Amino acid sequence: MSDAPLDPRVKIDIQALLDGIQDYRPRRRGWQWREPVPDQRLFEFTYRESSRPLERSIPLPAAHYFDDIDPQPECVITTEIASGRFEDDIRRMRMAAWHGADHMMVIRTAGQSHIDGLLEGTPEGVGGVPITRKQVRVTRRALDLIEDEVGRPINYHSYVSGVAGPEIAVMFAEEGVAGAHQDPQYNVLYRNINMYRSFVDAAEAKHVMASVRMLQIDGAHNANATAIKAWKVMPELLVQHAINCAFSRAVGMRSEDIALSTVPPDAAPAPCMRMDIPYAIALRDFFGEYRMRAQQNTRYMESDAREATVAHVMNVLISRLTSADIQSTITPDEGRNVPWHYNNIAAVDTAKQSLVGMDGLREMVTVNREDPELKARVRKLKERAVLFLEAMLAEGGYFAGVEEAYFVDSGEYPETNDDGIVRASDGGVAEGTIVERADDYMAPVCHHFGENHLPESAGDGEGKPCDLIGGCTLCDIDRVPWTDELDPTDNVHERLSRTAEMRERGLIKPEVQWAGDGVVVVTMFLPAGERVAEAAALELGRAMNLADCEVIHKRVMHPAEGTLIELRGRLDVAIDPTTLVIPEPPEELSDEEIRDFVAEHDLKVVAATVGEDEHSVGMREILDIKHGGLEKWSFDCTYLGTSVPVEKVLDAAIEHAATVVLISTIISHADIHRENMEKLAALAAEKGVRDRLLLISGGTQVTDELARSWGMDAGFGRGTHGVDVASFIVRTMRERGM
Ligand code: Z98
Repeated sequence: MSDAPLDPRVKIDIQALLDGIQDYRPRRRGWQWREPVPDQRLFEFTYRESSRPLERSIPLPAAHYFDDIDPQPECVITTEIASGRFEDDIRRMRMAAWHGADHMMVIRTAGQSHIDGLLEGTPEGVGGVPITRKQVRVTRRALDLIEDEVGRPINYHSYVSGVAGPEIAVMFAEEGVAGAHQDPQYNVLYRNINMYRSFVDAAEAKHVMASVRMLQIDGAHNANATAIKAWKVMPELLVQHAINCAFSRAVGMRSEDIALSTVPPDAAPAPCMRMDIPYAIALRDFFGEYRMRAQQNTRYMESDAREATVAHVMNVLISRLTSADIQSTITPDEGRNVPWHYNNIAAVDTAKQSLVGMDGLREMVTVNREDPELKARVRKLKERAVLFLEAMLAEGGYFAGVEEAYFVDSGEYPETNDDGIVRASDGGVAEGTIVERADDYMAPVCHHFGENHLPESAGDGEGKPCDLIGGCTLCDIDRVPWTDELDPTDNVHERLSRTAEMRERGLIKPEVQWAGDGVVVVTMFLPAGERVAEAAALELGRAMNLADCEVIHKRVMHPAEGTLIELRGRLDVAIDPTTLVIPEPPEELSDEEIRDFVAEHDLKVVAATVGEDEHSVGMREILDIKHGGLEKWSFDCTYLGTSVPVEKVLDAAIEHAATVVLISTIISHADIHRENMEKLAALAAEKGVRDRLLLISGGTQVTDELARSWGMDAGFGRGTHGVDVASFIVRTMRERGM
């Protein structure tokens, strides 16, 4: 079954993705890394740590200064998506892919860890989507189209945790999910699932994941995110990584399919780099054979996107100075829990920008491993981790350690604050559910962990365990029974029907995460202290006709002088694009094209503010190289100053053999701007030079239409840039054969 390719000018069709979904099959299984390109040349630059470029993408904003290149770092970039509706997640994935994400990490809805089987259908979630076969399959189908559109494989990722972990692992393997978090310690510590059950489930799940080369990410970062003092848990983080790595290897996972989830634990105002770099080094010393999944720190982030972005950049610096195979981004505003479309994209752009900007940094800037303080700290962290493991062993092992509150203690081991998480080995969800295997136990399915009395897999001429039952779903996905929607009221068709009119008529409503949600954010500075400003902002929101107003961010500028507020609200207005009058965008020529034309024609410009008008700023903006004015393309500009009589402007143009005359006319009372324009045109005609001159006027009250009606060749109003004028000059001269 192959789908029509996406058209970049057209929205992805969710309905088409749902049609015939029961017959869709994943293209492949397993994880895909980027294709590194050593010493890649792009524009005038050579990149040391880059990968094959995308066929379609949206480059960084500054790229237009650099021939629109969009260098892709060598490491995979993650975006974490959590809207609650997969049909909207898919649209966000497409946007993220265009910005450079190739790892789509889809957060599950709260509580799915405690559901003891697979969910079916396409229900709506809170803070994430309910992960179901149908949702996974439609998403994978969309990603197959999106990866063709951008020209790079995309990894789909979710979570193999909770009491249905093995079932989910099997479903993921069947459906081509490329990566998953799997760490039994996560179940034990954060979901209070019985510890023995968690490890038995993990053995089963990891074995299935290994069979399709799914990339595994562990859960150590959660200690980081949960600890009261994240800078104290570094030895424990090393221990958690060690436990999951050793267990995964014992089950049969390859080291190259195991990624350590590592977050620089600290954030400024702590002297975070001095604390986090030794940790990053100790980690890589211990676990050099594994992949590093570097995650951005959000432990200390609240609602300030600026602060989160700076922390993220510092985190990426650590990745560049040490190593990272995956650079993961959360939205830069996790603290306010609004992972919206554009915040996902902002985080992906931050990662891409930082990684590309720090390309090859290690060749010039290296961590001084001989620094005595660094050396001592790295050694201390390692020693403390080893002590932690030894003590746990003496206690009776991991399970005894958990019972004794070893984990997520806010003291740096061996110091302890006795505030670690305690779980009882005979307690927790699904306690007592492990059934001992009978001597004649037999499991005729492939990749089942443990002794099933059958050969593991088909070797040359060897049979498979599932031969006995004529094949299993891991070998033949057609054997998976298809279950469609179970709940008639909570499913994607129901949700799509509510927005059908918007789609059919192409109506436009503001949106942050769900089609038609109507949410907008208003940024305002209010000259008042925090509490008053917040109350005033809510009132202003109501005055703007916004519903459900909420202050989502505030930052005091000064206790009395003012507060910056970000106000979220809902605007129930839809715009019909057919009613819009959209002016044709002025055609902007490339720098090169303008420069070549100017040089060829030796173009000269005479400029002045005319009449009795002392305004000069606008004209200088259009002329000066500093402001991207005409000088930038080497126009030879003569600026005559302010309050210049129109006659003098024309004489100067003739004297300098100029082709272009620019007059600025800001003052417009008594129609003085009109008079000056008409006078200039009449004088030029009188002196017989009108045909070889381009007469251009500018000013806040000037429009192109008016200026032309008063004898000018063009008029430029508010918001004009040098490039608009330059492009007009080149285009018009070409048209007129001047
Ligand atoms: C990240 N921001 O890693 P539920 N297992 C592990 C996890 O870390 C998580 C889950 C399971 C983080 C993503 N992590 C959050 C090891 C979640 C999820 O039960 O679906 O919430 O489990 O980038």
